[in-house]
Amino acid sequence: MTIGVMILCCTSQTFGQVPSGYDLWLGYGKIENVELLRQYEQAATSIYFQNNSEILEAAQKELKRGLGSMLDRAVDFTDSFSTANSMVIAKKAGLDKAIMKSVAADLDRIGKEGFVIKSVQLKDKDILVISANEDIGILYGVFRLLRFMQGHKTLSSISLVDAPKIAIRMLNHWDNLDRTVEHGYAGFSLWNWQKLPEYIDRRYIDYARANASIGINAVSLTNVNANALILTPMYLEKVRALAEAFRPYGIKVYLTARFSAPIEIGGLRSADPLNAEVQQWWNDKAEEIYAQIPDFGGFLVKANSEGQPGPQNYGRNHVDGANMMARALQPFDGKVIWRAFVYSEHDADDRAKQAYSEFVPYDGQFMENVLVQTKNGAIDFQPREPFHPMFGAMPNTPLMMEFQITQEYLGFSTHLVFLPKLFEEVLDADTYLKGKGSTVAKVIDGSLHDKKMTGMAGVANIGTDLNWTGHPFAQANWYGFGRLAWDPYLSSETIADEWIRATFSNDPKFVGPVRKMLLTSREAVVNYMNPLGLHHIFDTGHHYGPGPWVSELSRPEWNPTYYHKADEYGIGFDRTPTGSNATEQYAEPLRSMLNDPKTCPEEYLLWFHHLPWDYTLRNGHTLWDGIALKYQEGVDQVQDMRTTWKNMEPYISKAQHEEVWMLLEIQLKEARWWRDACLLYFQTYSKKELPEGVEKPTRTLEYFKSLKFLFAPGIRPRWD
Ligand code: BDP
Repeated sequence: MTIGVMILCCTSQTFGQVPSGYDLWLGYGKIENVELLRQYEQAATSIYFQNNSEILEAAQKELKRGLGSMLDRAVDFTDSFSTANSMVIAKKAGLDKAIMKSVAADLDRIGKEGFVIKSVQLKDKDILVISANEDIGILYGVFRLLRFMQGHKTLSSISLVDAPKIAIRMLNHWDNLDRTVEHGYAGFSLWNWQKLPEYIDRRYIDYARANASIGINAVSLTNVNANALILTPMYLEKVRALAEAFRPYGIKVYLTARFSAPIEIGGLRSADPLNAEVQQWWNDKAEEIYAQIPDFGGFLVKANSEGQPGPQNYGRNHVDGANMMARALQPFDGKVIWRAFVYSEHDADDRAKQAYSEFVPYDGQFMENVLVQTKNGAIDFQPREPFHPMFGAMPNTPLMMEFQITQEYLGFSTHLVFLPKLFEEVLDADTYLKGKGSTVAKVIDGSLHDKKMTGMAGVANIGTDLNWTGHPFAQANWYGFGRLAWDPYLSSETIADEWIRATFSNDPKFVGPVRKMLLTSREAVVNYMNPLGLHHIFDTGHHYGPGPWVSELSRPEWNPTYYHKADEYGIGFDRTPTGSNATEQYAEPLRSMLNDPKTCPEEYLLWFHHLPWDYTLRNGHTLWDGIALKYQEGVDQVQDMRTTWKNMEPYISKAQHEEVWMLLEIQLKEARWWRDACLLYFQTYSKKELPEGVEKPTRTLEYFKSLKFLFAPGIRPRWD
């Protein structure tokens, strides 16, 4: 029996109050409200469920579990339709004619994965119908109905017609074969390679259920810093077992492909993409994989980035490399997801410009089954970055969004930060590529350039921790990512609301304040780590805590001093035409707006400008005072989060409450650490007093500099 299952069955007896959080947002709490219960009971009197596939079987099991738990009774199904049914769940092909009439128009516009949930009148009786064109639509519809009920909504005249706006909705696991997780803060990798393929951990199924419940339909199992061994027969057999476990939940498996695999596991002398033997090796490998996993998704590739091998090792380019793999996968409808996260220490140009410079000239040259996966910003998953300029510059290439759900730069799994707020900000940003309103969301969902092959990936924050994500609130980031990959126009507020109700409580006295806390948490972390456009001032390697003073690393762009450029005159990175001119990568009128510090949004001020310490901000403060006050504001916001949480005690279990309370204590301590360390350091340049309202540091700069974290989680220890 696995850890997960043991915990589930023993929670109440052995561990008493341990808040496992294992159920995620699928806890299906019992409905207490009498009126709602009556309504839901009525709908569940006689359920016709057309079940003739493994996906439908999964859907039926979920409905049985969810309804059973909310109604607190066993729920059964009938497999023959009659007008006495209160609920009808069937694909288009299996619908009664009279019902069909009411939903036909909806079914026509929801494609393969969409669903219709509707209250339909039949012979003076209301019947709740879930229908779809394909099995997967039924599964998504069942999950949606259950969530609807978890939100305690009324079923009368329900009408939900929905379909995903993005085709590939994917988690990227940065999991190594030894089960460590690069920048993972929730334990070890879920994939137990040693016990696979025979042993199917119950966790794999619950993981797949959770993903399907939010519409995630693709997972890449392995680290982008790839190990070629995953492509050997021994591992492929294990991958196949995982693919089989995920298939009933509509999830396709992808693998990271190390570019030099033909050498490392193929015995070839080269991995040159123009070499016929190398090409043949990949063709054969694709054939071998598809023989085992017929619905294999494809390869995710990090090439010529941070020391990973790639086509440039042979004087070739990204198009040569990506298209070689794309040709191998094409006969099987496989995809190549080629990452654009590239920068080089040999390129003297601003790191923020390099991916654009390298990729934009290739626009339109990639094969049809290649997507170029681009991080949301041009540097690296910072608490706040302007959107990546590539989104506004490659109309002829499917660009896939890469967000990071794991909190590498956002306080690991000890800080409560609601990331959908960050994701929403990026998706809503206007590229102006085709004039006003050309948002990143429209690039990603294909509507701006009329593309069908679209994708969004999130670097997973999941591990073997009982609650999957370390911080119980980090579950909201997994949830929110999935919801935005399904619909990039959803508001973070809606997502927060759904998640709180499904996970904790529907009590308005809980939902309101906690929702507010979630929605401000992202700005809080920006304020206490990287206010006013500061970025990448993390301690190096592990990225735990502040390290703005680090300047001695061999690669210039790995040093925080490269990014903040503080000196006696001022602070910030000049990316205007007088500096690196990174702003030229953005379209007008955005470019001009960013170029002028007076019109540049202040949240990006020091990202684009190097300004004097006594520069006047819009609120009248000098830049130095403004920075200091922002750091203080961040700390104050965490204090407020603690106050909010304190008041939530009556609404959840003591154990749940305590767990988050203790984590908020760490967050407060670390927010102060960030504030004091950064201000003391920047003060050595500004030579100015801290303004009124900013608490005085109780430690010295030397103390903060002396802190070393050899064993920070998420990274292999460094002894040097
Ligand atoms: C950086 C991480 C590094 C990843 C890299 C990537 O520090 O571990 O390998 O991104 O995305 O943020 O490839």
